[in-house]
Amino acid sequence: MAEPSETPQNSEPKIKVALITGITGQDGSYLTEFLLSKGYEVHGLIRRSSNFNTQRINHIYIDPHNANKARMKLHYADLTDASSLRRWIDTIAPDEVYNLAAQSHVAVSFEIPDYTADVVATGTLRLLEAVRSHIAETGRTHIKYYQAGSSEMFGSTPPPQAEDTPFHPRSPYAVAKCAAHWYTVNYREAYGIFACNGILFNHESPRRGENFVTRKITRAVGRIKIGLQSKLFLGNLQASRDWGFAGDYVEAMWMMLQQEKPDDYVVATEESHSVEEFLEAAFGYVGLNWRDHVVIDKRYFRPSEVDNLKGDASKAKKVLGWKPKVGFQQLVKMMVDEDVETAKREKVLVDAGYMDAQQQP
Ligand code: NDP
Ligand code: GDR
Repeated sequence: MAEPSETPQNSEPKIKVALITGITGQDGSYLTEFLLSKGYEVHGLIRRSSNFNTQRINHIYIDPHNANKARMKLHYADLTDASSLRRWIDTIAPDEVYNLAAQSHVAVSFEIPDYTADVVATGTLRLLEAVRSHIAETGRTHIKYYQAGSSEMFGSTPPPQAEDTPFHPRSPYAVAKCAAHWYTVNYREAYGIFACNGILFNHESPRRGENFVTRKITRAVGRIKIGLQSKLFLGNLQASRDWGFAGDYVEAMWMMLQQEKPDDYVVATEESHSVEEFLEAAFGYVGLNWRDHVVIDKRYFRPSEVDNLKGDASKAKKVLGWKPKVGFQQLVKMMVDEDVETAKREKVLVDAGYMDAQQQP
């Protein structure tokens, strides 16, 4: 008979547990897929809405009654509700917390500034506080925290923007993200929490919300190509953004939490394109001229605009070994291809009388 050993040969490595706020969003869905592929158990906090809001993660959802297979679990919570955050941190006891939840639309933040600040800034504080008190009471000091920071924090500071570039936010959303950034730095310095800020530049995908400019354009391209729409109403075409692919960016989030020490990182492609260039690429790809379809509508201009964002991601490249895999043209094609297919499916519904063609996305 073998001697008893302190570390049994057949002991299973402990499964890592991640908690994601904003799991139903664009990034939440890609991050969940990525973490599941790494063997994590993923818990997502979702907020209550009158309609189901889990479209982006339905394809990876397994009914929890199938306990052996369901490695993604969803729980109701809200960043405006401190008690729910504390309860789930304590119950789930995660190894990694990814705070992706936000009222993330810049233009909308001018319409609902108070709510935006509550979710984006104070919501972050509530979550950090839940993590801090959980650690204080359980001694689980290894817990790691990721904060979804934004290039919008740089605002009007000219490019290239790196970690040490001063912030000059230009919207209630961006101001709130600056507060969230500094709350995260403060909890790292004050309590020694392993907390990182990812300062991510714009990242897009076929799962991007339909009222962000890239997806608004590619949805329209699909519908115009298939004959469901003829006009596209847009605001400022001169603004430039550093657009990458969301699937690449969620890997950088995870990489930050695998380092020895917590730190802040810019994540960007280091290439900038104007909205007009995006239009050229998207319409041009399917043989259309955007000038035949785009109409400028003043309602989409913002009270204060961010003109030019272009990141300097040298630190992420050097320290994390991260680099983007999908370039600008490939991203545009990926989004247009997907949205042409979406429009074809819509056309079937329109032709069968189940949908009104005038229904703008
Ligand atoms: P989305 O807008 O697609 O997703 C936001 C998520 O937050 C959704 O799951 C949403 O839930 C959830 N949410 C909103 N309000 C609350 C609330 N009060 N309580 C709990 N959950 C809430 O954003 P992205 O996935 O694009 O972005 C993820 C994060 O990264 C955000 O914090 C965003 O600000 C930030 N960011 C994004 C960048 C980008 O280019 N995509 C760049 C830099 C930063 P629901 O589905 O119910 O609406
Ligand atoms: P942004 O993304 O504000 O950079 O924030 P968005 O796609 O909304 O705007 C990009 C630029 O396009 C101009 N624009 C329009 N924008 C929208 N939404 N709709 C229009 O019709 C339109 N016409 C022109 C805008 O003025 C702007 O200059 C995104 C969000 O994901 C944030 O949460 C994130 O923090 C930043 O990216 C980095």
